[in-house]
Amino acid sequence: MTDIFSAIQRTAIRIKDAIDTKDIGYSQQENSSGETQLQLDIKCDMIIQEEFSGVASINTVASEEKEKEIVLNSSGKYFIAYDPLDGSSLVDVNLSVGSIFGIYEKSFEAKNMVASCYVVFGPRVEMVFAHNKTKLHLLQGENFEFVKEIRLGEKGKLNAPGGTQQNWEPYHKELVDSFFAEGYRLRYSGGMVPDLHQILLKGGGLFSYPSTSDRPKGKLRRLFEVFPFAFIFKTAGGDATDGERDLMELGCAHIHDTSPCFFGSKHEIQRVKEVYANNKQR
Ligand code: AFP
Repeated sequence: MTDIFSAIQRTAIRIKDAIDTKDIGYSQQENSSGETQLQLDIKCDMIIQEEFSGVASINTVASEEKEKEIVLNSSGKYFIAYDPLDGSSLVDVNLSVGSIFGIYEKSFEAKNMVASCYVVFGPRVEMVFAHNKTKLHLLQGENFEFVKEIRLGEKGKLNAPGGTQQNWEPYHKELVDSFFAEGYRLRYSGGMVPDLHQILLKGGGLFSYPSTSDRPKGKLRRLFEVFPFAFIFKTAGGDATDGERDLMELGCAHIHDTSPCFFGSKHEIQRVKEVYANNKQR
């Protein structure tokens, strides 16, 4: 795993340089979700594939920017699914963005995930790597230095509700409003990586991206966004659900499958499960 950790560090340094210097205009290509790719999405995807190609322990990679997985080394042990630059549509307004990596053994199934990592590109570059513990690292010069272990409190103070409100179920709106009524504060930038990073580092809260009338299966992708963050939150002492099941118990029939998702401290996730269970019975 150390070779993968080092390769991710190298990609982070190169992606940081690409964000700082490269063209952020649109390309002529679409990704598998039908979104027009930014030049920067393509560049970051290329950087990661290049770096991972040189790591013997990596068997297969799946990128959010590509239709199919790619076998790099059939004798390798690890399968890595990555989103090269999540939230890339925020680069033009200079908000934080991130890269996300889910690391599996044998196949891309949540039950086979062994580690997970994301890098936040903001005023500073930080990396969170979850294996047995969830650890924060800060880029200083050319090296990532360990800062601390991240542990979530039982209950937090932040509320990050995703999706278009007019398309929410009424009970989902009641749930979100109930947290605000208790004094939770709104924190939502539209970038999953910085939004979840904030909840992890400021002691907890809730990030939700529910099923909506326009997206019944949610927006966020299981392999590239949902499973990696579910693993990170659970390793940090929090929890993650789709409203009914533990996110880490979900399957994934196609690499671009999505799911409704909720990540947070234990208290908030318990509330989500109760509200969703009550409304399923109606
Ligand atoms: P982009 O990569 O298109 O900017 O989407 C970002 C994202 O996938 C995720 O990072 C956010 O949490 C989510 O979309 C925001 O979606 P809404 O704008 O619908 O709330």
